[in-house]
Amino acid sequence: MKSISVRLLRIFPTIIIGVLTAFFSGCSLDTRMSTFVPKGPIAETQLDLFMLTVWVTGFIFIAVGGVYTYAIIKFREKPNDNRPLPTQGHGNPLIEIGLIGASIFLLVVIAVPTLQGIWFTHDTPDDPESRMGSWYKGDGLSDEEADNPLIIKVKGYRWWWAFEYPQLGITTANEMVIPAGKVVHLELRSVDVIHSFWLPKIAGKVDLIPGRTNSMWIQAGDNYLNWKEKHGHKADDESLRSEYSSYLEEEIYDYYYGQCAEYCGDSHARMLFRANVVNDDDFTTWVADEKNGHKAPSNMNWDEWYAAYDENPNQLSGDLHEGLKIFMGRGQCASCHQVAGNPRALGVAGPNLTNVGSRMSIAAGWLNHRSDTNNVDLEKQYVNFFKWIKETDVVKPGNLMWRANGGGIGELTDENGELALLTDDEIHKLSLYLQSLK
Ligand code: HEC
Ligand SMILES: [Cu+2]
Repeated sequence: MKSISVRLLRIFPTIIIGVLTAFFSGCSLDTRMSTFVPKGPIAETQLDLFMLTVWVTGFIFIAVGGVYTYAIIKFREKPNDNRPLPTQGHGNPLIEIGLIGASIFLLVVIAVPTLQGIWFTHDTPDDPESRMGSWYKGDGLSDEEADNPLIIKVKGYRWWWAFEYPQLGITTANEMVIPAGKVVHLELRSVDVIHSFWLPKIAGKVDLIPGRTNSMWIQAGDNYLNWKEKHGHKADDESLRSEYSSYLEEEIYDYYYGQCAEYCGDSHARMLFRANVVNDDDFTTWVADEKNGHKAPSNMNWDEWYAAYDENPNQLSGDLHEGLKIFMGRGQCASCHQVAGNPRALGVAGPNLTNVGSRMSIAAGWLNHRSDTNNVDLEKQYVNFFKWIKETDVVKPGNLMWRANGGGIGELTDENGELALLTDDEIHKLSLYLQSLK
């Protein structure tokens, strides 16, 4: 009997190690929201600080645990142990002062870089290469703004994000676009409850608090000077510039995943966002697209379209026109959503839908339609729009589109005031119309 239990005892550690290995093999450090693969100076500083803390606390763990284990083994009772109890002491001043000193020393080792990190992440640096004037190629930028970095006002809503670019006069939702290698200054505010902005590979986390503006800065990838310094390059020649460009291309241009990191209600877990990090030219093109907004279907200008719509909507036929008619009328979508260009779609209770057809996700990142080649998967996109409009309450429980105070598409009524939800055919046309917004 005894030998079996002894044998079991011996293989026990092997079993534990086997189970743990199997368990942790599911973990990877390189996931899309990993803080272990930093893609910018802030995330790097935060990772360094984290690792320093891990080493210091690891050292304490091993030192204290080692002494403890030693004492347990050395002084445990043995069979027929006749040793007397050791002398009972009341502390040893040298050891106590030594331990206090060591603790203070270790705290200082952690505190100094922590404070440095706090200052570093708090103050937006004035980086000449990041000034709007030196890289933004579009027009509409005032001279004053040319000296500033790109500013984005991030607003948290239950359960989505608005990103306003005040210098450029555009607003988008849930998918922010930023240029690689440039400092971007963020101003964070909340419209309702506390949210928290967290873009793990680039920076985190700063709270969005009602009645207060917090700020932070982010930068996806190093700027040229830092990159050069890191790689020990001194001379400045053309080949170095192109090496820097390929660094940005290979390591930095990407679609980054973010998440609200402060519990904010029913659909908090589904309050995601994306940061699309692109090159300067793509950024400029994107801004121009956002500014231009959209024309009415069949390339009609809006005056013509509304003249026809007001006079007799039946003259406007075809799926896209039908979709837009529902968007403006029966679906009440325009009362909560804005679409640049369309002079009557001015709602602000929901995300701005300008170019929503080019975004690779909707419902604050919860419904994805990004293809493997970083494009919109049109089939999936259609399914997602359809699903979202048909059952937003299922996709995101409690969301304010389905049933906002006194409205929302869960309470659409017909002429007689009877509940009349959108039909599948109406949703189909709306989905097609939304897909055309690109
Ligand atoms: C009562 C205001 C309201 C009405 C009416 C409304 N929406 Fe929304 N809509 C919202 C809100 C709020 C969200 C954000 C929901 C979330 O993600 O939590 C949203 C999200 C969306 C999104 C996803 C956008 C994104 O970037 O994630 C689409 C698409 C959309 N609505 C389309 C429509 C259509 C089509 C209609 C008309 C049938 C409509 N909405 C009517 C408030 C409204
Ligand atoms: Cu939130």
